[in-house]
Amino acid sequence: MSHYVVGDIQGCYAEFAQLLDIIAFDRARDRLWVVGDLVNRGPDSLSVLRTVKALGAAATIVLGNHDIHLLIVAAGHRAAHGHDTLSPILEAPDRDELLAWLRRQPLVVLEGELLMVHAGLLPSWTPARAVMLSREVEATLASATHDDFLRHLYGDEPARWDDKLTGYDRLRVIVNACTRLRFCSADDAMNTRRRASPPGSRTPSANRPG
Ligand SMILES: [Mn+2]
Repeated sequence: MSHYVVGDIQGCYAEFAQLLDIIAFDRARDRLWVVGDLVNRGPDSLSVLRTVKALGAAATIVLGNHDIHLLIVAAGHRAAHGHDTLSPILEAPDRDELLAWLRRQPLVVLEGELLMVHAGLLPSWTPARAVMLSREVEATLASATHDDFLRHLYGDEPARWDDKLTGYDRLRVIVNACTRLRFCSADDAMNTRRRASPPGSRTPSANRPG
C-alpha cells in the first residue's frame, strides 16, 4: 500500500489524471489524501470532483477555501467572481450529488502522527482539539441549517480565536483558520490576507499559499 498526498488540484483535471496514471494509483490498495482546493481556477473542476468522489474510501479529503467558496456560490449567497471557473459544476446534472458530497468533507483529518489541513491550525489548538473543532463545522455543514451557516460564513471577523466564541462567529474562525490562514501570532490572532512575508520578517517569502 502506498499513501499519496496531493494539494490544490484546482480544477487541473488533465494533470491530476496524469498524476494518478504515473503513480499507477490502485484504489484497492493505495490511499490518496487530497489537501483541499479541488476546484476553481483550472479548467475542469467538475471532472476533479467526480473523480475524487468516485475513489470512495481510497480518497480522504479536507476542504480548502475554494471548495467553501463553491458551496457558498452554489447556495446562492454570493455571486461567482469574474475569474471563477465553477459554472460547469453549477450546471452539471449531478451537481446536487457532488455538492452534498463536498459538504460532508472535514476540515481536519488526523491519523496517527499525520494531520491534514488546507491552511493551518492556531497555536493553542492541539491536533485532537483541531479535530473536535473541525467536527463542529462538519456537523453544521451536514445539518439542516447548512444553508443559513453558508450565508453567514464569509468574513474576516473575529480575527482571533477564543474558546468562549459561540455560534457562527466560532465556526467562522475555525473555517478561516483551517482554510484561509496565512500567518498567525502566538496569541491565536489570524492574518488571512497578507501574502508576502510575515510581519517583522526581513526575508521576503517565496511562499504564496493559494
Ligand atoms: Mn487555498
